[in-house]
Amino acid sequence: MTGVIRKATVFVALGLVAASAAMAGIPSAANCTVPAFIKVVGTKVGVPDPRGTFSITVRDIGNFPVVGSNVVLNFAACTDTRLCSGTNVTCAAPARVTGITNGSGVVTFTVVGGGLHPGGVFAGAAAGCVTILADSYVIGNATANVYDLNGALGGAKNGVAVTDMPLFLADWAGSATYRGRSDFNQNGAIAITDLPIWLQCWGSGNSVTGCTTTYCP
Ligand SMILES: [Ca+2]
Ligand SMILES: [Ca+2]
Repeated sequence: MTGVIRKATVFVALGLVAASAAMAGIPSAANCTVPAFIKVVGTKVGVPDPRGTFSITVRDIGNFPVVGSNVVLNFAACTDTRLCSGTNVTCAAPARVTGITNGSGVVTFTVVGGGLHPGGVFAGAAAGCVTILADSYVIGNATANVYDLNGALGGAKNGVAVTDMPLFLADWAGSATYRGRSDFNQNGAIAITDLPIWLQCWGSGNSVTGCTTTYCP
């Protein structure tokens, strides 16, 4: 290697180091851990259903955790779903849930909400309606499963009950069109094999009360 080439190589290497230093702390989608599906659940005695609990890890280009990152779950495209208002929920558009990563770059969520399913053929979100951002950088998309399919219609419909089951069956009947809300076994299709997963949620009673505040409009 000649001296000139050696110096050029050193400069390029230094340039890469400087570039990665400048990117340190900036979320890198490739290195973040995000769920492919989010289970939107209800509550029981004011406690969100643990079935819906999940974590996101934010890392930068050097694969280091990003501490104090502002993580947003943007539900604006989940047109068949409404969030339950709460301390980490913003109802104003875009409807979203927010959290801050801890010292390990991890933030944990349980999303409480319900669907608007009136029965029969009901349009709704397909795959990936939830956009996940960290410090305003998109780090992934997730499909929303909605156990309380009609909860956001309010009244006696609030909460996971046997009366939600026919709504799943309607989505199954219309399964030629994929609706993420009813893909409870998270395999990219609506089939009878999704029903046992929904039954587990109903049977547990942990989503029986639905939203205890008010659903976002
Ligand atoms: Ca319901
Ligand atoms: Ca499925």
